[in-house]
Amino acid sequence: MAELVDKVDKVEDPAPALSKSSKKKNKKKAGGKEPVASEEAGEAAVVAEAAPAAPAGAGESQGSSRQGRDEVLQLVEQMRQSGSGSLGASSSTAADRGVVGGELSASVHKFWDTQPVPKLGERIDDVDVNGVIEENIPADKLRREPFKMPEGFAWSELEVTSEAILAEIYTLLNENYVEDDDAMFRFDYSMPFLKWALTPPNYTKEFHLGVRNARSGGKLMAFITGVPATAVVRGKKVRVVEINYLCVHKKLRTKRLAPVLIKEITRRVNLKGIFQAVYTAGVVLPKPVASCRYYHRSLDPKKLIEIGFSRLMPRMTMARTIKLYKLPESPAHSRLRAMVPADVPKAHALLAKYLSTFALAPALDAEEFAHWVLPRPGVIDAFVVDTPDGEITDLCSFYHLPSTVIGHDKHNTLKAGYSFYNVATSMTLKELMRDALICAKRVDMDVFNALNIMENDQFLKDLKFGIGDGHLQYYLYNWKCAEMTPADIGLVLL
Ligand code: MYA
Repeated sequence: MAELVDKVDKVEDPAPALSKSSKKKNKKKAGGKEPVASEEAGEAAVVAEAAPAAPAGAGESQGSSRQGRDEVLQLVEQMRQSGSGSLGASSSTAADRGVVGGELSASVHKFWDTQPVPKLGERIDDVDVNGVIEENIPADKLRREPFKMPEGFAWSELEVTSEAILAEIYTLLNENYVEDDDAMFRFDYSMPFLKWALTPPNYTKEFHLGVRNARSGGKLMAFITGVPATAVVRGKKVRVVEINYLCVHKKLRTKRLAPVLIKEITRRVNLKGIFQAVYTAGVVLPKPVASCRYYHRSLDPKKLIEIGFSRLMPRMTMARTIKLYKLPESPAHSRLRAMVPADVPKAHALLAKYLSTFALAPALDAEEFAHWVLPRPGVIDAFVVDTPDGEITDLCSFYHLPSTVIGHDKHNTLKAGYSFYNVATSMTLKELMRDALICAKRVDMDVFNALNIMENDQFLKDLKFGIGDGHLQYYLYNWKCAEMTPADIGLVLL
């Protein structure tokens, strides 16, 4: 996912523009009035049934020091559940757990500790470690029946080609998906965007998984998705699903529904013969393969300041700030143009070669490349530079992901372009990305966001990007390999 880790902390530039400071908040209180008591009981049953067999000895007392530690862990868990103290629920909890370190932090993840992922305290430096954690489960041993839902709730496979279903997904996410820590902005993935994100070649309807509430007329209350892909991890091709859009309605939060969603999608994916996954999240879970940062380039600094995304720096006037971020009307490179279907073979080859240089990247075939990179109005923009004899030398692209500006009088939407896949061979990456900024401004983006992945460090500072206030963690499921730096990452998830 494109984590909403917005708000510019600082522009590493002569005239820094700081955002309002971001205090961690408990965003995950279930504030709902919906009947949930029986759901909780049901969910406990679901979890007990769903958890894989505990390793021998797990859960048994191993002496008094272990007991003492268990009490501490219980207390930590209670504090987490109640959202109190410095270990308040939500993303701050996970991050805090991350810094507790070693065994303790690894032990408090009731769900994640049961999953084939490295423990948080586990350091993996050896680049020769690169393989599965659990072997594939033989087909005849796979669970055939779906995990049990709490009473009144039911699984629902969502047909994303139906506009009516897409509208339901849109509404769930628009009202309940990722917010920043201060609840000022919430992702507002458009319906055409969601359709694009969920229907790449060979997508599987069974991986677009919803939970409906029978008591409220079948209302969509939770969601998780997977799309099939091939990842290359340190030279090894791995069939994976990209997991995204995990969302539980605000009224059903902290009831352990998320683990059930994850287990059910894992079951469905396993049934299709896939045992690995890749995903990103703002929270720290066991265990990131890489920890990346978002950077933000103001395109409409006045609006960004008005909505509290960034703020006017001391000694900077609005006029000077606007001037600082001003861009030319047109790209510097006259041969930069929108990508068209006829460009696919050459642009695909250009990107495939470039991506092969990263430790974690997608292996896209031409059809997948066409799906992901060809322009779609309001969803994805892609540009190429060609030579007079028809060679494609450069490619840049960004996707459109607006956010709702929560409770603002004047502005409802923050229009953000997110850097996607870029390759520069006839110019520097900085020159190419400067043109990408101009193109983003031309389609009315307010801000251009980029992770510090791939070779993006080459341009972030010079093009006046400011660092955001959060991290985006990259994860592999059921795969163990040495940690990666942001510059090792050649994969962008939406
Ligand atoms: S990342 C985007 C996630 N979505 C949001 O942030 C939207 C707003 N938040 C919500 O909707 C809820 O707060 C969510 C949690 C749904 C996130 N990834 O049900 P709970 C663990 C994985 O009581 P809730 C994206 O979409 C948490 O550590 N796990 O909590 C990629 C705890 O486990 P443990 C997460 O707040 C998703 C448990 O859930 C996340 O009501 C990749 C608590 O459950 C998170 N982002 O709901 C999913 N947040 O006790 C994994 C919390 O162990 C895919 N948790 O710490 C794995 C691969 C599966 C396929 C494998 C195939 C082979």
